[in-house]
Amino acid sequence: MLSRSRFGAFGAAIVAVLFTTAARAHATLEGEEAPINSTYKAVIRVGHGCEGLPTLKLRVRIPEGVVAVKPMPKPGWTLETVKASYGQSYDYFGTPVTEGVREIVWTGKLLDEHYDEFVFRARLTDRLPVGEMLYFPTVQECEGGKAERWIEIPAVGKSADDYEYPAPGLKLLPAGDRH
Ligand SMILES: [Cu+2]
Repeated sequence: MLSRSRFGAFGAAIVAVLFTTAARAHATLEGEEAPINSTYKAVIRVGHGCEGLPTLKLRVRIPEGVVAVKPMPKPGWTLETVKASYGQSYDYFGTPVTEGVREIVWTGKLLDEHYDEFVFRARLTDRLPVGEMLYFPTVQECEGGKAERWIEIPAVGKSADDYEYPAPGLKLLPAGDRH
């Protein structure tokens, strides 16, 4: 039989774990690594609003070397994309591409007590540097003009854990590495 005191200790341990996770929730990518020269399904997880206020907009910046971006529409949310030139031409299955989606904007409403995911698919070109991190700076705009800006890109030797507002990122693996 589980004694009351043991159950109490167990409950405290769960609360501690949940607090740690919440503090590190931020805006993060579900898939934390992917091979270059592959199609990547990005799932940006939004764990909380801005100091308790609801999120009204999520803006995601597409880094150089990521092409053929296709955001997934969300019921109840308006979807917009900002297109611009790439820094160079990329090969997309034999076709050179020089411009495309550089920013995705979802507009809607997500309460602080709720969780949601924002999805897009993109080609990670073979020009991306294997072994390095690839970041998608993301801005969460909330009610009352508040914002959470997940745009910090860790310096060499540092990780997202070293920053208060790290950009969502993934590690680039060698081409063909399903891992
Ligand atoms: Cu957080």
